Amino acid sequence: MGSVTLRYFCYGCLFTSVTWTLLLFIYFNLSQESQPLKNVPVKGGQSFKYFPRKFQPRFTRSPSWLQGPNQHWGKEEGRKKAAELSPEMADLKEELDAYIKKNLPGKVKLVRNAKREGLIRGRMIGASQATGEVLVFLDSHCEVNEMWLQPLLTPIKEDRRAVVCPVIDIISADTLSYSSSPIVRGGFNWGLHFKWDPVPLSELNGPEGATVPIRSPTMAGGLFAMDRKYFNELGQYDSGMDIWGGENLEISFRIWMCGGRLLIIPCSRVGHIFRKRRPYGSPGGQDTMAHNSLRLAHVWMDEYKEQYFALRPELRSRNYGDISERLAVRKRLHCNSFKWYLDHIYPEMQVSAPNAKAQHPVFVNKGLRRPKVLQRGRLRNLLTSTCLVAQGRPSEKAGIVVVRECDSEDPEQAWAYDEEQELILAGLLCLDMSETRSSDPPRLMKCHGSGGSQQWTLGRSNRLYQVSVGQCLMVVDPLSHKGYVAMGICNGSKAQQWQLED
Ligand SMILES: [Mn+2]
Repeated sequence: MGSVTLRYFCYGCLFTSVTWTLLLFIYFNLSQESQPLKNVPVKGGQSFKYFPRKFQPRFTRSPSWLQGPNQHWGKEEGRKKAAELSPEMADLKEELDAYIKKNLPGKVKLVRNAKREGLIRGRMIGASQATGEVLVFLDSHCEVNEMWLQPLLTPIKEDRRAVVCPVIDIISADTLSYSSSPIVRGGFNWGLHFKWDPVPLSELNGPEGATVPIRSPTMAGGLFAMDRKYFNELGQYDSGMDIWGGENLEISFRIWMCGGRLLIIPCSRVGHIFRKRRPYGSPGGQDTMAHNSLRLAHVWMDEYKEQYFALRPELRSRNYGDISERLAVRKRLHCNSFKWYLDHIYPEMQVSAPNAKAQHPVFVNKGLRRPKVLQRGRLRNLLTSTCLVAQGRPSEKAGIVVVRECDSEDPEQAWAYDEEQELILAGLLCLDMSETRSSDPPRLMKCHGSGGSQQWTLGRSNRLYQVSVGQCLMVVDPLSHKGYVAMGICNGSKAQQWQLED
């Protein structure tokens, strides 16, 4: 009798072990997908997760499980090779030659580089081959709208030192649908990332209303036009910059500081795919954005480069190559100081002196009194009718936020919006968007009281605009129960609309 009990006991153990093994196996397989995606779409709107794999970018630096098992390069090395020689790029070889010959004979001149130069030297090479009076630069993933060119050329005709950008409309990376953009202008943050800013009313209040060119402190970079000779006089681009990043701020500072003007032309519209991530890397995986930003900081930003180093102290001693040619450009053109640029062109930029905290009366007051709360309630998304909460505990520092079913009784769903424009969850931490890692989702951080990364504007058309990165908070995938949110280009869609309500 005893041996029968023992046998059933052993069967029981075995059965339980197998069940647990199976459950754990399933759990680990599924939970890989539920990790907060660093690669989640940031720009451009909707999520890619419920679109078929074939529409996803095929060569990225995302984790291998995103790539799918059927790729002909599954492994690290294969993928690296694929970035250089992908099937998409095959279209750009003989097929492109044949296409141009057949469809655009005599109109389009194709110039090929012998080696990879990156977009900055690529554009310089293109410009050196051009013969027209005006250069128009457009990213490859653009489609022009009707009557886009005439309004773009007019200001250049009037003033050859006007550099002009069209309004960049949004082409969805998932569906290729076209939607118009609101009128915004270019800015930047001290992480030296470009951002979109609202246009000050003073720029829009002229007799011609919203059709007149708008002065923009910076350009996004991919779409602009300028007089060809002026491009050369102004020093083209910094050929010491590699692959991608920073060149748009460099040319923007240079235009304004050296006697030009940078304008956005509301009557010229060009569609652009805001890709979810850059579909290519850099040789050896170097951070070309940091290299390029360092160069521009050292050439153009005078003492204000300290603002950048305060955010990126590890770059202080990083080598950035020889900048003497660029310093000579600045000298030759008798350019203004960076302080002049901030005072006259971008007075909205907040400058914090590194040692201002002790002396500045505002900061002294802050220690004594908490900013006044203007509004309290749950933060409900109008598309999904779900509420913004902490993914874990609201007290967990650096935790991400997600949307979940609203519960008016739950104190962990209670947000406060105060006069410093901070959003504080459950009276504990502030919603924060890093200036240096703008592709990360927003997180809950200790309130620092100095605006920037924790400054949100709630208002017009229910959008929740982040001042530091110039983007709007949105629900990534309205159909998913995971409830991820991310920052995206403000487009007025319902996924970007929020209400703070009791
Ligand atoms: Mn682009």
